[in-house]
Amino acid sequence: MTAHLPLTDFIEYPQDEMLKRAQDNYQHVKRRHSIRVFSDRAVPQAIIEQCILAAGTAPNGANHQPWHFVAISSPEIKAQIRQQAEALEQAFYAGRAGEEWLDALKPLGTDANKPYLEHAPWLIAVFSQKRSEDEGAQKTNYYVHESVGIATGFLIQALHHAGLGTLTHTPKPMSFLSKVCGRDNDNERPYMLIIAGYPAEGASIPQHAVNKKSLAEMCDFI
Ligand code: IYR
Repeated sequence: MTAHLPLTDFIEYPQDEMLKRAQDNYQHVKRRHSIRVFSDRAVPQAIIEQCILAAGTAPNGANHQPWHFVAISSPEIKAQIRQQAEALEQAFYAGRAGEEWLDALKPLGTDANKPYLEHAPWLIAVFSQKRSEDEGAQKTNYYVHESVGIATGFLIQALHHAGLGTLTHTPKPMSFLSKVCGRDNDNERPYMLIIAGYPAEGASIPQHAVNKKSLAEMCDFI
């Protein structure tokens, strides 16, 4: 028999309240924007801890939780990450990306300089685990990309909800992060780097980034 617990924490709301909650949540998540200029104002570790706990509640394959987070506030490690990421980005923007990709990025105005990797108080490296250790034995993980993608989404949402600005960053290739974070092994791959902190004074967002698909464009009800 599979052990089960009663579902005691589900909250049922009247449907008018449900609609209000859904509307409020949409308005709340709409205010999340990718920030590319960060203040160096400190953010307590306790806040980041709660956000990572929230990420760890994500639905995932067989509840193997195929993720690991490395939350970096060390100025030395941030400087190493900036140096290595910028070297890769320079090659990317100098042509490795190809013309179509570079054209697609023009409306965002990004370039190879990533000062936020040192300015922001927290860099959170997300690792995916195709296998993990379970009581000394190796076990295979399932739906790793989907699981880590959802957990990363939860993390971004939690950081936004807490009141922090965020940016997803994926320098290509990201393998240097494994070494920098001390997670250079056969089972784990860097998945994404999340930058978190206060937006710098006068921060702006590209006009292009606020163009979202309408409901009719992105959804059919059948
Ligand atoms: N990693 C690069 C390029 C980049 C790629 C995509 I797709 C973006 O949406 C934004 C940037 C950089 O960070 O500049």
